Amino acid sequence: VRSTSSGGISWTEYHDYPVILSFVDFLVRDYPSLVTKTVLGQTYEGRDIVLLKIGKPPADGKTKPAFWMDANIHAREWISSATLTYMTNKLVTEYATNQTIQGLVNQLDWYILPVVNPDGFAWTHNETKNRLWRTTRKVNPYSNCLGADPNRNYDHRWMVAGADQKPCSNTFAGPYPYSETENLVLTEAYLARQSQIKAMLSFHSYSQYWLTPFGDKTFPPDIAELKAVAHRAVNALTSQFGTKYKVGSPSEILYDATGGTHDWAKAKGLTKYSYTPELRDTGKHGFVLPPEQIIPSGIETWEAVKVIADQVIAE
Ligand code: ING
Ligand code: ZN
Repeated sequence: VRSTSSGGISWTEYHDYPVILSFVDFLVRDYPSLVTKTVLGQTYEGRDIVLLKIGKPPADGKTKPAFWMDANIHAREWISSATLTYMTNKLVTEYATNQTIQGLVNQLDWYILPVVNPDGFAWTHNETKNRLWRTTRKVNPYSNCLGADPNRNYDHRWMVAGADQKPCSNTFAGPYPYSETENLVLTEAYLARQSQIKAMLSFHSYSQYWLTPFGDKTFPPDIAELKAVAHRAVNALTSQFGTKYKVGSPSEILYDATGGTHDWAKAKGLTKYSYTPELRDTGKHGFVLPPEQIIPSGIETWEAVKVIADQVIAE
């Protein structure tokens, strides 16, 4: 079982976008009956935005429920895609040998979008540039500042809270909803599969929060259920290494902010279990989390994901 290295990638260091794409191609090539890749579209700078599907066709021919996970909508939050590729590798490479994984892949389809914002991500990997870049890289007319915050760019309560209209702001919501092609292609891919998707996690860092909807002091009607499952998920996470997570809405434990992925997915009635996990740490290293923490983050986060997957399967 390859847990530290697979297809030219490893989880003892961070990798740039071309390496993540070659890892994806390795999975598709070596596990063709398990993994399929769809290029959803191209970023502003022309990079492929890639969605993986991991699943086996159901024996009875019925549509399976699905679990969506995405990462790195914010460029500098490297632990998000590192954790997600770790879990992706586990689902694929341990399928043949691990009964739990086999059950999860037989009963669910897994949709995985490892890097939502490849242009911004590439910018943070260019040593001479900006490791702490957050947004996309699109040119804004009448401004020297590039990009918009893709986690403020969805059309649910766009620009209502925690978002800015100034292009130089880190929380610039864009000139209008879906001004960013990254948001547009994610939404199209999600909507095409939405009847299947029962859980979605949009991974960010950092703070160790398991964020529930919504970002504007309002709550969905089933918030008690969402919080109960989130508490079970973080308890499983904590049981590995003692890493503590807080559960609550952005307004309750962080700040108000609208236009983000998990709010959109929940508010449009698309997906019941919609969360934004804010991964390690709580600020000691912040966005520049040492690579020694990738594998522990992958191991513990997987425990939380399993709790939510089991819940979806049970419903
Ligand atoms: N935090 C999230 C952000 O976009 C968030 C928090 C998520 C707020 C979802 C509202 C909705 O600001 C980071 N670290 O990006
Ligand atoms: Zn973020």
